[in-house]
Amino acid sequence: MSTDTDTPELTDGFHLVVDALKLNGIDTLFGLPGIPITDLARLAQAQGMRVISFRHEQHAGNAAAAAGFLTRKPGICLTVSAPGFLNGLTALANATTNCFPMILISGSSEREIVDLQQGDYEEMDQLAIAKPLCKAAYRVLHAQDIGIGIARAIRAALSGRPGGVYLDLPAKLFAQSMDAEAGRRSLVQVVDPAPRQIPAPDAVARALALLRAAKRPLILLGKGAAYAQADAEVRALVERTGIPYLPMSMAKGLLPDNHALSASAARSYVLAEADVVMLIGARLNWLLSHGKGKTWGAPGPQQLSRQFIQLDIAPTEIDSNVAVAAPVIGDIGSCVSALLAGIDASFPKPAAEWLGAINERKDKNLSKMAATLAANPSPMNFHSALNVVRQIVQAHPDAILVNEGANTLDFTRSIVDMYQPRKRLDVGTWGIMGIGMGFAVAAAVTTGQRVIAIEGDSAFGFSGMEVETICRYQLPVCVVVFNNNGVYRGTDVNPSGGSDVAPTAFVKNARYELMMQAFGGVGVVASTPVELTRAMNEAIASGRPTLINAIIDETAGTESGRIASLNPQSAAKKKQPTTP
Ligand SMILES: Cc1ncc(C[n+]2csc(CCOP(=O)(O)OP(=O)(O)O)c2C)c(N)n1
Ligand SMILES: [Mg+2]
Repeated sequence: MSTDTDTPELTDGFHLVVDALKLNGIDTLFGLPGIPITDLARLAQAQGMRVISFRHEQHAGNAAAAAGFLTRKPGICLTVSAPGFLNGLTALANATTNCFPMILISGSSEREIVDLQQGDYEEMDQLAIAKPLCKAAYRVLHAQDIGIGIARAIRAALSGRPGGVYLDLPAKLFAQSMDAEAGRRSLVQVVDPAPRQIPAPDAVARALALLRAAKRPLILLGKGAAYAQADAEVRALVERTGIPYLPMSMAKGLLPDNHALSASAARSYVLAEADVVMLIGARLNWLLSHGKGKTWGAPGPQQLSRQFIQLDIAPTEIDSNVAVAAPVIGDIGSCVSALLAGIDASFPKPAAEWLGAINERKDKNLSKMAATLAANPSPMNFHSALNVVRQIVQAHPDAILVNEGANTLDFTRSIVDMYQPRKRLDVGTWGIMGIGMGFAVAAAVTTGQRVIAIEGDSAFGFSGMEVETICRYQLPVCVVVFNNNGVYRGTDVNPSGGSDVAPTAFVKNARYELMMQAFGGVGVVASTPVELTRAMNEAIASGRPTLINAIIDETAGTESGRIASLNPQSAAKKKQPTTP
């Protein structure tokens, strides 16, 4: 403490940013240092924040987004100006699309020079570029506004439908000094940043009436329901009504996947046949075929008479693709609680024929799958390798599963059951590759649990350098690379006969395990289910950073995995006349 009473105590932009974040319970920064935010990262660490430094900003941004989803606090990504900012922007846009709360804080160059386009170091009008890609974007020019700027960013990220927020902090701001006491008073502790939004009683009554009259009801759980952390209420709603449910991929585990009311193993049947569908924090986007088309049954009276109930925090989500008969607008926890209040023992259970028909299909499909999983082909295929992962996750339900790829994604989603909420992090709404290591780091850092990342070899490549980050922070991450020598499979050949390999093919038999060894982690090759089991068990027992290069039959995958229908094919090629 200073004894010199003549000199007023001063603070500056660096301190105010760190103080404002800490005041709001933010204890971790994901970022990549450089001008002008290097000292900000140092100060944050000095002041007791966890600062996780990455090798590329996109992965720091993805980590922030996943941290936001897991904790319901905005994850913070800190980047330098222009190129660092742009590298972080993909993650910000992806977070917004996924409705994950995050704040991208970027340093930026001098406004006076940037706005006159006089060629500053890393010149870019970052605020304008960020704006259309996120939920809100702000810039702070004066140290005394840092508190308000951060408060606005936090509230924008968390309230209503969560999303990404951009906060622009020009280099000059950090060195601005002001009276420390005035600085302290300028900070804002955000009160109730994600206020509950209670649904209107008449909307709840309308939904309950529809549900009551349903003959073949179905509940669809989206990642919004997982994010809401209303796990007990969601489970009670399913169990009290006895309505079968389907989880979207990141809602898996909200109820355990082996729950009697899970209709996952009869997905196509229930989507085609349900007469009343209740969406809980799930959007009727491409992942649900926009609520129409053949996924939803043969065109005809049944499709036309199907009715939707939709629980969502965003009123504009309603009627996005098809008419919604009963919108219930509010936060998922409040909406589900309000419905539960109107459901007592007299609430009609779904018809036995409906449940029986679902169970019949479930049993058939599950025994078919069991037979496929039990096969032990050489080389391993997706099924035999994932049978191992399935058993390991069952034995370690606390572990967080990160998953990306095409076939690697689709097969993992359907084969590996989840047992607890928010344990599955994946490519989300965009089907984006590159989330793997960023999500894995965030999962390990924010939860302290073991992390298993099931990665296509192409998918892994997008963030592979972050294995150094995993080793540097000694995170308990076990990466399993499903190595089939390429995108979708490794067998494509160059149609021209030239010496370049096909665009989807990689170096054959690549030694991904050496990447982890290079930084002191454990790298193992697994060619059989027995080897894979041993390596994964060792990784989980030791908690050491591990990369398992799982050798998968390079012919086993299919083009685009399960979304081949979205892949345009050359019409010219198709129309080529056949030689008589
Ligand atoms: C950022 C981004 N770039 C490209 C794609 C297109 N894409 C979809 S899946 C995929 C990789 C699939 O290969 P792999 O990860 O090896 O999975 P596999 O099917 O071989 O198991 C690519 C490149 C994407 N989804 N996202
Ligand atoms: Mg592959």
